[in-house]
Amino acid sequence: MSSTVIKNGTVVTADLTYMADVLIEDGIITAIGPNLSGDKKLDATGCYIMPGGIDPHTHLEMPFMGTYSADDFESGTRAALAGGTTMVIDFALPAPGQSLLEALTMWDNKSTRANCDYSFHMAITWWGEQVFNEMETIVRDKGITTFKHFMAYKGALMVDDDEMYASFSRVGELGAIAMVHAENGDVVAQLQQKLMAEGNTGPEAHAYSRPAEVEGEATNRAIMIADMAGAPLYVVHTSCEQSHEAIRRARQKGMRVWGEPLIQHLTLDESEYFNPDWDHAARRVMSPPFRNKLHQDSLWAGLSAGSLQVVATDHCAFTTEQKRFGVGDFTRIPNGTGGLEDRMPMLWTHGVTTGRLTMNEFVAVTSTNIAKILNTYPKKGAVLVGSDADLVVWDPELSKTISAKSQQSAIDYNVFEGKTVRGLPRYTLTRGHVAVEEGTMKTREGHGQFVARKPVTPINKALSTWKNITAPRKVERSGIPATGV
Ligand code: DUC
Ligand code: ZN
Ligand code: ZN
Ligand code: ZN
Repeated sequence: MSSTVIKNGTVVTADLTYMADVLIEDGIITAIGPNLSGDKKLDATGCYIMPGGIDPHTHLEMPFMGTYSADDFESGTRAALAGGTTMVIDFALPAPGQSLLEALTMWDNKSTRANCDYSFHMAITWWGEQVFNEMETIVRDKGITTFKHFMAYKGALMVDDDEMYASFSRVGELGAIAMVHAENGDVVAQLQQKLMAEGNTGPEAHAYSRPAEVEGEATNRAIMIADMAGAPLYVVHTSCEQSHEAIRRARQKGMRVWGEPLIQHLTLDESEYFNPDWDHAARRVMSPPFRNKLHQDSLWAGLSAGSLQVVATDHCAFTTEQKRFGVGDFTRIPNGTGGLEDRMPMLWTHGVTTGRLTMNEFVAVTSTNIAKILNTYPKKGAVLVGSDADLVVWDPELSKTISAKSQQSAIDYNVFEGKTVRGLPRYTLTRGHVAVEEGTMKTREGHGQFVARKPVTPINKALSTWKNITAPRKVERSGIPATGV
C-alpha cells in the first residue's frame, strides 16, 4: 500500500482553519496532524488544503436541442479536476416516454470514462405509472435520491403542474429531494413567438424572452407545490432576486428549500448579449440568461447570508458551430455554457479576494453544503480521517488569464476568456490519485467511480404546517340550509 502525505499546508474546511499535514492511504485520509510522513510527498507550503469541489449541476454528452453537449465524461471531468473540482453530479435524462432505468443505463455507459467520482440526478420528463414505479427502484437500488423537473422547454422536457405535483408527492414518500429548473415555460414560449414575429431574431432576444419574473413565478409555484406534496426542494441555477426572495421566504417559514447560483450568473451580466459579435452573444446563451448587477448583488448576498447554499456551473458546453444552428432564430441556439474548470478560481477571485466570502464559506458553497444536502458527507466534502482523499491544494498566489487555448474543455471558446484569476490548484487529488500536479494534467480515464446515495429520511421533509391546516375533517350536517330570499 503506497501512501501520500501533504506537508506544510493549512487545512481549510467549512468550519475550521488550522496547520496540519494530511496522510492518505488507499485513497482515504488516514491521519491529520503534525509531522506526518509517507512514500510520496506533496509540498503545500503557502497553500490551503481543502475538500475538492463538488459541482452538482453538469450536462455531459447530453442530447439537447437537436445535438449533444460537447464535453463528455472524459473531457468534462478533466476540466473539473484542472479547476479543483473532484466530483460532478450529472443529470440522467430520459426522453419523454422513455424508461428511467433505460436512461440510467445510457448514463452508466457514458460515465465509465470519468476521471473523477460522480453521481446522478434523475430527470422526470413525463409522468405515468411506469415512472411512479421506477422512481422507487431508482432510490432504493440505484442510489439516486434527487429528481429534476423542467418547468420550461415546453413541448420537449417540460412537465406541467399536475405532473409536478404527482412526482413531488412520490419524491416525498420516498424520502428523496425534488429539483426544479424554475422558469414558466408557457410564458417563455409566448414571448419567443412574439419576439420572432417582431423580427427580434438575435441572441439578445433570448434574454428578453426569459425575464426574471418568469423565473420568480416558477420558483414560487414550485415551492408551494413542494410544500403541499411534502417534498424538500432544490432550485437549480437561481439567477435573480425574485427567485432568491421566494427561497429566502420559504426557508424563513421553516420549509426545506435550497438555492444554487451559478458562477456564470455571479460574474457575467446581461450586457454580454448586446455584444455586436453574434458568436460572442450566442456563446453565452443559456437558461436562465445572465442578469443585471442588482440580481448579481442579490446572489452574492444570499451566499454570505446563507439563504443560497451552493455555487454550481450547469456545465453544458456547445461549440461555436453548434451555436450557429440558431442564426436567424434565437430559439434554436443550443442553451448552455461551460464553467467546470473555472468555477473555483472565479469564485475565489471574485468572492474570497474581494472579501465577499470567507475561505470557510468558499469551502461550504463549493463542496461541503452540497455534500450534506445530497447525503454524501463526510465521504465527500470533508477533510476528516476516513473521508475520501478528494482534495485540492490551493495556491492563493498562483494566477492566470483564462483562455480557450489552454483549457481542458472540448469547445473552441470560453465565456470567461481574458479574465485573470488569482487562486488555483497546485495539486488536485481524486481518491488519493494526484490528477493535477503543478500545472501538469495526470488524469486517469476511468478512475472515477459512481457514488451511490441514500435518502435522508425521516427528517428531510418540507416542514410547513399546510398538512395540518388542511387535514381532512368530515362535517356531519343535519339538513340542507334554506337558500336566501
Ligand atoms: N439550461 C441551459 O442553459 N442548458 C442546459 C439546460 C438548461 O436548463
Ligand atoms: Zn398535464
Ligand atoms: Zn436548467
Ligand atoms: Zn442544467
